[in-house]
Amino acid sequence: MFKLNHNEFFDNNKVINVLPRLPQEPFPEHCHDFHELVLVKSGCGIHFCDGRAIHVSRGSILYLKDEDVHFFDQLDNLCLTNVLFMPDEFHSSPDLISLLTESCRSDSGQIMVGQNIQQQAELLLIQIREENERQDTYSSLMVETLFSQLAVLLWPCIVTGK
Ligand code: RM4
Ligand code: NI
Repeated sequence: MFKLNHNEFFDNNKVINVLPRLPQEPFPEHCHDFHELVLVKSGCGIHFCDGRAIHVSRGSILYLKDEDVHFFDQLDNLCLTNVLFMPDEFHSSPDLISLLTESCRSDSGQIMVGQNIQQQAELLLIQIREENERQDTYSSLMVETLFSQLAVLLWPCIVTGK
């Protein structure tokens, strides 16, 4: 088992990296020194996290924290959007991570969202990717704000269609 280091996965001064996995290729068991939000677009597979296996498919969302040890198995054209991020580098309040944790870390190891939420989330992720590539004065503020919007979108109390 190995630990992925942020130096290999984040460009200079970036705190978020949105990585499409179309599809996710087999990747060995690992943990990270960053966090990872995984949105399943299509296909299916088995996600192992800390020794526990769950079936994932379209609409599954998983939130992995740095020390979580995980990998995907039995990949069946599993297409994902991976959002890698370093919460300690965010300027926003630590409440954002509490919000995301309460929204996305359920006892079952995942949350399932409907198509409507999935589409809205993917739109936000496209915006985050675009903004992340810019080097404007306000780019990092925009990226963090868009990421906060994603966390708000996934908050169960306001979500319909889950
Ligand atoms: C891999 C896989 C892992 C992720 C790394 C960055 O393809 O999706 O879960 O941590 O990328
Ligand atoms: Ni990972």
